[in-house]
Amino acid sequence: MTEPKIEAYIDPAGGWGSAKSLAKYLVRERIPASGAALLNKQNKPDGYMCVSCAWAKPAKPHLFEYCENGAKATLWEQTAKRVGPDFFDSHTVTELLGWPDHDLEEKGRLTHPLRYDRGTDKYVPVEWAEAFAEIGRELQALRAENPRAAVFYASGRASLETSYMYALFARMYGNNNLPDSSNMCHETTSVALPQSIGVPVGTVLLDDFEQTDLILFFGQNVGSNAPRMLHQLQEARKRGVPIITFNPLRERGLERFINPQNPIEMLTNASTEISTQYHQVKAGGDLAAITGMCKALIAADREAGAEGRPRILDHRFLAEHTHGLAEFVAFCDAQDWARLESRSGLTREAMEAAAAVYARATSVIGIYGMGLTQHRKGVETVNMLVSLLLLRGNIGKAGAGICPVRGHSNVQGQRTVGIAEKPELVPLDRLAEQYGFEPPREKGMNTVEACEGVISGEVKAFVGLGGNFIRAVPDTTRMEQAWRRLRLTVQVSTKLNRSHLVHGEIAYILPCLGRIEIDEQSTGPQAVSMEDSTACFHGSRGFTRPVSEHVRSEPWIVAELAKATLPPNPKVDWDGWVADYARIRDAIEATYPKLFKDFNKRLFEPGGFRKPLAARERKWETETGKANFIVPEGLEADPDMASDRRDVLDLITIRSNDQFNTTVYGYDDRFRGVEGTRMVLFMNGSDIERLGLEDGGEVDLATEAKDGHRREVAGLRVVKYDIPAGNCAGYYPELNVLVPLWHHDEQAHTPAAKSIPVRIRRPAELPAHD
Ligand SMILES: Nc1nc2c(c(=O)[nH]1)N[C@H]1C(S)=C(S)[C@@H](COP(=O)(O)OP(=O)(O)OC[C@H]3O[C@@H](n4cnc5c(=O)[nH]c(N)nc54)[C@H](O)[C@@H]3O)O[C@H]1N2
Ligand SMILES: Nc1nc2c(c(=O)[nH]1)N[C@H]1C(S)=C(S)[C@@H](COP(=O)(O)OP(=O)(O)OC[C@H]3O[C@@H](n4cnc5c(=O)[nH]c(N)nc54)[C@H](O)[C@@H]3O)O[C@H]1N2
Ligand SMILES: [Mo]
Repeated sequence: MTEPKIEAYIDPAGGWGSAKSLAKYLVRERIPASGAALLNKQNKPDGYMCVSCAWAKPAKPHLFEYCENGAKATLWEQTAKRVGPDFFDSHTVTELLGWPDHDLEEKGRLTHPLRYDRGTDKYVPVEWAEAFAEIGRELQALRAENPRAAVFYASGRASLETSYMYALFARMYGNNNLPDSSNMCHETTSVALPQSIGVPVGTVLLDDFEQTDLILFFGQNVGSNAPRMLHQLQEARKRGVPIITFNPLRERGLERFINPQNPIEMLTNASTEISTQYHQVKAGGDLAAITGMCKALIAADREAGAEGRPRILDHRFLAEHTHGLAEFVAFCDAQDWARLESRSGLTREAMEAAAAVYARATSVIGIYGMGLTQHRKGVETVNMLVSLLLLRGNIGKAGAGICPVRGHSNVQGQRTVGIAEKPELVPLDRLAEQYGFEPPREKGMNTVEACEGVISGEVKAFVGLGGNFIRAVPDTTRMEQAWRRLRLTVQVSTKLNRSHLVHGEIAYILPCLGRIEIDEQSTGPQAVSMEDSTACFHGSRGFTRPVSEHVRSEPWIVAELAKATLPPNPKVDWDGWVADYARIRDAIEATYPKLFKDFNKRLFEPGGFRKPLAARERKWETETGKANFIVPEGLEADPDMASDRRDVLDLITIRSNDQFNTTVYGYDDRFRGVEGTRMVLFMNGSDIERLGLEDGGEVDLATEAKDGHRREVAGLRVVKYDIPAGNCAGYYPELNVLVPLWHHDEQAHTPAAKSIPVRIRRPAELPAHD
């Protein structure tokens, strides 16, 4: 690692910086030129779907329909490096526990199934059959005792086919313990949107971007985390569409962008300004900021009515389609501006300026990411954003709608085909009929509950379909301690990570194919499918040779786990499914006939085929049969924040431009001007001064919580940054140690990773470690 360097980044997002960053990875991962050509297949109708984010894939793709970070994800997966038996023979698990996340994954792809050997403290190669025999025996024994004792986690990458089989396996095992990464991510959306508009996912399609005349952009770092969306934003800006951004940090991708795939822009350095208004709301202040906008609109509408001018609110839509308007108006009227200002961190003028642009626009898209969902009041904030859209009828019309930007490439799809701890989201009766078993009806564990179950000892076995659970969840120290008491841990993975090293008494790593590799089964090479952020389904084919003859496909691994664990059931043809994935798709269609009509026929439809969504047609599948205005309990962003304590700051945990979740590609965050380190703390200049710190100095952080647990991170470098006073920010997963498990959204249980009460100390002030 080179000496860390911190220097403001002045170039736009995209551009030559992006091209340069990519070239570095081609060399480092030892990718031959043919591997780079592979990228031309990325996100194409006849190609493979990117393994990075879930952003929509257009029917008429650009020549290169990938971004810097999507390409990095491909190269990271398609690396020529391998971690095989030799590697594990020369490193004990205890030694590897001392390695940084980056180094573990950087060693390359896993090639052999492995079992932990207590005697040598090493992972040793094992035959597949032997692995399944022991795992099956263990799972059966637990099931006899308590079928709730096993948890089946999924990170959002596995295909619809794998996910459907995995969820069925868990239910036939006897529980709905199917937490997935969305429990840490957009669970807030899955709770809020059904309450407000009766659908669990966003309503916006790519076409809407071509017709919109205003984009509201909340808490999503598009330049790093969904860069392909910059194409839609740039095109909209070129049409003169304003983009109003709400984000505590000034994010480069939300300021200026050069399309690296446009030679003219590249040669002339012609960047597009992305945001026309940039509001640096305080962490968690969106609830107040959006309320302020609603208040301004309601007042302007009343005034227009009194003066006989055209109304601001869409009264016809409101009367025909919504419920709860009167209470909502009363709530907004009752909030005074001084409180809205102090809660949001914005001035009344700023909120009114945003409202004024909104009042003039006829088709508005509201986009959001983790900046809204990972808060104590996340659900209420998303409800509030939908209410703002409803005021002018911006749901269910062209060019308008709500657009949660989903994370993992198939996280939305996993929910669609049954990976859900909530039994009411799954057609259990149909499954019962299709497969002749009695599905469990009791609610399963979500991610936070699974963590609680591990701590309490109720959970005894953990199966992970991808992901890096122990690194992604809150309260790292407590969780790692409790984790070691598990009887069984099984991880289906492509690369080595911390969740393999902190393991149960019996532990297996089962290496699988990545989506980009050719998946050859007895009937020939197989395709899989996923659902993007705009609820369109796409097929995906592999193109490269498998990393090793010992790795297996995810559907095969899930089928073998199920066969080894469950009593035979003539109605579930695990082997037939694995032989031909089209048969899994037929089974999916049989369970969800409306969503997946003619699934196999439509698999490779350009642009994907759409999931029917009632709210798009202005049909409201809510309890009231209308779109609901939902009044929040209050404007307090976070009951855990002692807002009067000036020495307690509100910590936001974010991603760098050089990571995918817990996968750390490198130590640079180009857009934020950080090079060579991730141990930084972005702070406002006035807080640095007030607390007697220095820019570049070292500090330690401790969570402010009175539950008797000590949560500390040492050795962070202070970086003076454009961020509201009272807020600070640093990188996930390094700072997960600081997030208390109970610090989550009140309704959705999404960990509130965007507002953690912390105290900052210079190292000397910390009491000695015990
Ligand atoms: N390259 C890359 N792509 C990714 C990922 C990755 O790690 N790397 N992760 C994938 C996954 S799983 C997900 S969920 C998405 C995550 O993508 P994002 O939703 O962009 O997630 P974060 O990086 O956590 O950043 C959230 C943004 O919200 C802002 N923010 C923080 N607090 C607040 C707040 O209170 N209000 C507002 N308005 N803004 C706030 C932060 O400054 C930051 O810009 O990206 C996906 N795509
Ligand atoms: N503090 C804080 N915590 C957070 C967040 C935050 O913003 N702040 N964000 C949360 C969010 S939004 C999310 S989604 C979670 C992410 O949580 P996870 O989804 O659990 O974590 P990832 O880092 O995406 O998982 C990386 C691992 O997945 C495996 N993998 C990669 N590709 C494949 C594949 O094709 N198949 C299989 N089987 N395995 C594969 C590799 O072994 C790799 O090491 O973290 C959450 N935690
Ligand atoms: Mo996510």
